Amino acid sequence: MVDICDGHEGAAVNDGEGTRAGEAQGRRFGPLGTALVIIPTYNEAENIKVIVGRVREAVPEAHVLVADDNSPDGTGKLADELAAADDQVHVLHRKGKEGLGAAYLAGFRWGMERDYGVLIEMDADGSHQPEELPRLLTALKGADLVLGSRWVPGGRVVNWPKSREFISRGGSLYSRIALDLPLRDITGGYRAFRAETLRGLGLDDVASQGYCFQVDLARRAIKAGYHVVEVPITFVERELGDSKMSRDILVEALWRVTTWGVGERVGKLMGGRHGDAPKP
Ligand SMILES: Nc1nc2c(ncn2[C@@H]2O[C@H](COP(=O)(O)OP(=O)(O)OP(=O)(O)O)[C@@H](O)[C@H]2O)c(=O)[nH]1
Ligand SMILES: [Mg+2]
Repeated sequence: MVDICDGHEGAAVNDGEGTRAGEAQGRRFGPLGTALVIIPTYNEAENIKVIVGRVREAVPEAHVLVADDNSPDGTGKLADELAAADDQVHVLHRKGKEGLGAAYLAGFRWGMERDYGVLIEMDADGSHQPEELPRLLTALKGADLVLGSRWVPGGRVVNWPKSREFISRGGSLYSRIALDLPLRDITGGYRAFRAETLRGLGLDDVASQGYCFQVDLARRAIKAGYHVVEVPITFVERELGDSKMSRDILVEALWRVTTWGVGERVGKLMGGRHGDAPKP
C-alpha cells in the first residue's frame, strides 16, 4: 500500500472547511492525474444529459463514465449518444440491475485499468452538484480520499423532509459510534478517491449493497490509516426520476454496521489493535 499515515487513526479536526480524519503533517501527496467522474445509472433518462453536461462544464479536463445497468428507460442509449459526440464521455454497459456498489466497483476497475489518477463517485439525479467538484479536487491534493459531507459545518441538504434528514444523520451517527470512525457523513455518495487509495483498500470483498458500500469504503480507508477529509456540500433532493433506495437497503446497512462494530469490539477484546479491521 502507498501513501498511508503510518496506521494512524486520527481524531476529527474541524477547521471550518470540514472535518479531517488522520494527520497529513509531513505527508507529501503526489499529483492527481486525470479524473474520471463515475455516474451509476438505473432509469435516469430524464437526468443523464443534464448531469453529464454540467460535469463537462464544471471540470472540462475530467472524463465521465456512465455505468448503466441496462436501464429499461433507455438511459444507456442516451449515454451512448453523449459518448459519440464527446471523446471524454464513456459508457460502461452492464447486463442488468446489480446495485449501485457493483456498478461503482466495475467503474473503478474500468478507470484504474486506464490509469486515471482520480476516481469520483457522483449520482445522476443532481443531488451531487458538479459545480462543487473543483472544491473536492482541491481538497484531494492534500488527502487520500475526500468525502462530500452534508453534516459538517457548511454542509446542508435542500428539499429534504425532516424525517429523511433524521434517518440520514442517525445512520451516520450510528455508524460513527458503532465503528469508531471520526467522520460525520459516512453514508454519502459524493466522493473523490486517489487511484492509489482505492488500490490500497482491497476492493474484492467490499460490501456492495446500497449504503453498506459507502460505509464499508469509508471504514476501510480510516482503518488503513488513509488521510480522509470531509468537504461541506449542498445536497439537493432529486427533482426528476425515481429513487432506487429501499427500506431493505437501509435495514441491511444497519445490520451490517452492527455486525462490523461488534466484530471490531470483540477483536479488540481478544487483543488485536484494530479488531477485524479490513486488511488493505
Ligand atoms: N448502475 C446502477 N445504478 C444505480 C443502481 N441503483 C441506483 N443507481 C444509481 O445510483 C444513484 C443513486 O441512487 P438514488 O436512487 O438516487 O439513491 P438516493 O440518492 O439514496 O435516493 P433519492 O434521494 O431518493 O434519490 C443514481 O444515479 C441511480 O441511478 C443500480 O442498481 N445500478
Ligand atoms: Mg438520489
